Amino acid sequence: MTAVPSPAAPVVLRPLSTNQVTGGFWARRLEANRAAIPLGHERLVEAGHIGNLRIAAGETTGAAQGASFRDSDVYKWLEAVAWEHARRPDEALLDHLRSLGRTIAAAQCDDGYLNSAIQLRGEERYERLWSSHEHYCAGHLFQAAVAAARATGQTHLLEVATRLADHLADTFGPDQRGAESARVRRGELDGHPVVEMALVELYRQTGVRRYLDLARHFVEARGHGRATKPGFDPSHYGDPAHYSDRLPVRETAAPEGHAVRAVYFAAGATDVAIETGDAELLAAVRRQYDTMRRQKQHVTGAVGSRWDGEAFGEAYELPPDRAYAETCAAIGTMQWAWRLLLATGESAYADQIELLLYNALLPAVSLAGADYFYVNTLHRRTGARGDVQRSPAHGRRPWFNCACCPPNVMRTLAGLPAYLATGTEDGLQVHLYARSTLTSGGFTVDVETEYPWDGLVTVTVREAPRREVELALRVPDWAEGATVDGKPVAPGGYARVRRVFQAGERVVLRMPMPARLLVADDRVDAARGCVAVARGPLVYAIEGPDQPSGVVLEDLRIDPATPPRPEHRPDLLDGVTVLRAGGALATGPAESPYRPYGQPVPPPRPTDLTLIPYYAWANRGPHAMRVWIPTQRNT
Ligand code: FUB
Ligand code: ZN
Repeated sequence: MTAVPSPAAPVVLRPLSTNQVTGGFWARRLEANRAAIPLGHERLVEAGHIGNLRIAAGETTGAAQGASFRDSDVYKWLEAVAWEHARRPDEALLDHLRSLGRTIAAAQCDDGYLNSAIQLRGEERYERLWSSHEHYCAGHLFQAAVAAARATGQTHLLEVATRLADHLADTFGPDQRGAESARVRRGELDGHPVVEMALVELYRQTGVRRYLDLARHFVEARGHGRATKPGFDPSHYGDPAHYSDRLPVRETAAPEGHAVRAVYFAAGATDVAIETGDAELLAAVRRQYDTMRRQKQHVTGAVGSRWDGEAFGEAYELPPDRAYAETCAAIGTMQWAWRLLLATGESAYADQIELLLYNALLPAVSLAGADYFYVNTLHRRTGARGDVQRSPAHGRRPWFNCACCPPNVMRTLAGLPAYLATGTEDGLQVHLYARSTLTSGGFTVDVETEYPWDGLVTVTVREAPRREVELALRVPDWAEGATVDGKPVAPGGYARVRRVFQAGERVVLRMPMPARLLVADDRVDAARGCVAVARGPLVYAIEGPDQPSGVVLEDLRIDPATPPRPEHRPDLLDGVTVLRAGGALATGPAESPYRPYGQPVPPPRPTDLTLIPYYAWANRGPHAMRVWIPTQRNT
């Protein structure tokens, strides 16, 4: 389980290692992910990622392949292996942990340094830390090692991790700041954060305080241009914002620059705030999150608006067709929201996790589980041609030259049960609804539900302490009209049932799930005149194959006055609830994309539209798709 605050940390909620998905929607998705994990290994071998480490370990010979952040993809994959073993133990998974663990240990230098590509190329260490990802790779190793220790009790990877962390603390630690070493001054901070949250996790796992101190130092030192490429570079590489390095974290109003870097960094700063009890830092990252949510988030929860620099845009710069919405950025935002949820206990962060999970992470992986989007567009035009490898116009792919996203999906889905519920001394808080068994202390409940298709959730107590405890059920912000045991409960909070529970007792949450039409703020220019459709936790989309034959997707208009009707289709896309909506087909070829304002358009022909959950698009080949759908209009 990822992000487990230390016992002394002043958090409101505590993660649980015992959550289990027992069936339904998420069981299928998690099994597909499990089946993809061995394929991940094959792809890491084929692309040379594992080869780099094996060469550095002296197990084989050859030259380093690819960028110097490739080790991180192996570590993310190992983290997936560890969480998957925790979900359902398997000797084959343990074998991977053991044998790759041996390779990684052998690749490590005597003084603890580890980066296979830098070692094999004989590059000077930390000479180009703005781009080399040496700390980033270390961070992913720490996360994998902590996962392996928590999931299997094995500590061989943790030993490699602590040797590397000690080396980092000796070289970059706060006590080294005055060191007159040119290398330390120039290469003080990694261009790509992640080591911050990983060091905090390593501290939590080992109790070694200097890892937390180093994380805090990395968090506080950023924002003064020290992570930025030195010298003049007119591209985003010369821009401190790209590295979250323009302003100190306490003065940053909203995440900016490279989206993955920004959200990983904010998640790390949140961890530091949690472990050091720094209320001011916590308030700063909460402000950032809030501004991001209000101004920089796509309707799916995804973040990242620019291909150039894989970056956040300005406030309200959220183009559906050019959305970058990198899969890793969705995962990093989930990690950040999770930490804020633990710190505050506020349901808004769990709402965010749910939004991101269903609509920003899940769309990135095929239903079969082994193909991925790197970029998650919200609009694929008819006949779109994929240019660069990561273009979503190609459809999902098994792997990428820059392969950060696939193993990130694998580790997040393998670790997903942790996100379902948390515990406190006197109760259990259910954040995500899935068929599951959840245990906090001596309080165990079984959750039965057809979520996300149906809003009925039945919680049956299996075992309860002989004292008053509280069962808190999240009522999502969209769940108007929800009831618990027949009594109305307000959306956007937790319904709290407190009593001495008896085994066999039930608590029933009902959440009506009518389709909802959403409009964007007018400042989101590219979505003006359109609606997005949501139902329950899911954002919907129209995709070519579901529309009347011969219809060109761009010609479809939705009638906002006719409420879309749900229809469950067990036969379609692994079983989905589709929405049937009324609408019209714009007719007549346009002579020009522009016409005088007020000039009537040819009368549209009525037609029906079918919407599918956005996460399920592109599973029948790459077709035209859009989330934001133009509404019927006459001018
Ligand atoms: O730099 C490592 C990873 O590659 C980033 O997180 C992604 O955005 C991609 O650039
Ligand atoms: Zn990625």
